[in-house]
Amino acid sequence: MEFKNAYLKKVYEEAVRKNPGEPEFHQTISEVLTSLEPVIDRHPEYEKVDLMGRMVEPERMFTFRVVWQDDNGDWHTNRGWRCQFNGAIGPYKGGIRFQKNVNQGIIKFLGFEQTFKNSLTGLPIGGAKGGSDFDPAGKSDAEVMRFCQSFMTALYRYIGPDIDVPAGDMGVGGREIGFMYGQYRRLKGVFENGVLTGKGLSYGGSLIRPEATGYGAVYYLCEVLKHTGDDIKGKKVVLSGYGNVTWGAVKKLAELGAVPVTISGRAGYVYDPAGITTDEKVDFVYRMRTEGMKDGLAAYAEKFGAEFHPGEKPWSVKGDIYMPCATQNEVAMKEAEQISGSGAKYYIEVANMPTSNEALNYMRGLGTMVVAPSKAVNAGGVGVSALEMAQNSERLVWTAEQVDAELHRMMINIHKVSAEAAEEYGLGYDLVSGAKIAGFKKVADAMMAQGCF
Ligand code: 2IT
Repeated sequence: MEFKNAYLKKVYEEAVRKNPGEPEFHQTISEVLTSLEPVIDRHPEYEKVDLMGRMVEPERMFTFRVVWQDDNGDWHTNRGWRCQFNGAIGPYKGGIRFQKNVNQGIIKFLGFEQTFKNSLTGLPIGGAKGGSDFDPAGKSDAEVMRFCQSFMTALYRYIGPDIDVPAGDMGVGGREIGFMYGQYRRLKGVFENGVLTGKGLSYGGSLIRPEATGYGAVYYLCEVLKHTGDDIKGKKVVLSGYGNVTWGAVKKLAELGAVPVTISGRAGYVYDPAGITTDEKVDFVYRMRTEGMKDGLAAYAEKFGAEFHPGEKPWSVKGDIYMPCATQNEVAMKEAEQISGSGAKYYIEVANMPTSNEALNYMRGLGTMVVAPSKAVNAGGVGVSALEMAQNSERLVWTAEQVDAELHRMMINIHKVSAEAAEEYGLGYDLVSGAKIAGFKKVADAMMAQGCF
């Protein structure tokens, strides 16, 4: 990555030196800092106090041991992390990821991204992320419960409704949040349900939270289409993943008359040319994850007469809109060439950092596609988490219509402030840079106002 600004180059090089062996963290810092170059050029006061050096260093990060017993009585030791990246604009907020490949650098990259994303929601939430290298695959409910209890026993002293509010991410859904909340309540002896979001409805969860990330992404997409004067009806959409985010996006796309045609997982991808558009199909996608269905993709293909392509990613399928919803770096150069080669006009990132920097720059440079960044597109998830916190502190429950209307308004605004920020710096309709500039501004203002620490 080329830096024109010498100060930012120095900040980047220092960060690489201080965080060895963390390529995902280096990748996101490099991507964010290059987008912020015009802002740093225009605001010498930031360099004067080394604001950026501070911005790329987490406020604090905890590492802890998580010991649990499996159903055979064998003992296991995993590692847990919580990274409280930036608390300048609100209590730390961000998900917890349980996945075999999780490491310190991945948690840091996610915490860094979360800081900008949470700022973009317009709500008072700081950035954080946590997780463990625990592999949930094939574990029984009882094993997951024991793991979650042990994880929370280590974590509870660092979090709280006004301190740090974790939520779900990959491998952490309603079941895990329930077990973790139960353990928190037992340890603290208080009903502080604002300590976690993504809860079940019976103990303080918010309606529309499960749908929020996917719905929000599609609301954002609609704003992009409005900008280009295009219509969502009949658009063929290629998506990856089959979890909660993909499900929400597919459900809203189908409702608005688009035609989602793919879902994917580690096993391969499903191509359903007829579209994942009926309630029965959308519900099946939901159950694939929530019921931990074994061979769910193959089962979908068989049940609905769709194609299953084992071991492959969906990006060779031709579509009008591409929405990577699975995980980081799922689209590198080869996939970017497939996507742009299809003639599609829209590349809408949904998963956190789904695109390698090289692939992202390639697609942005072509000028044939609108490229939208995940930090803006998936912000509706954490945005509705903040609405869940508001409901918990007010001790009341909003209707689905209220939450959905707020989510919709939030996504319209995120698109608007991103487009405006890019315009302000003479970048045209550059949603990637605009999102970072808009998200950065509020955090930077708050940090400057609060003095140095
Ligand atoms: O990546 C994300 O924004 C999340 N996993 C959701 C975080 C949250 O606090 O709802």
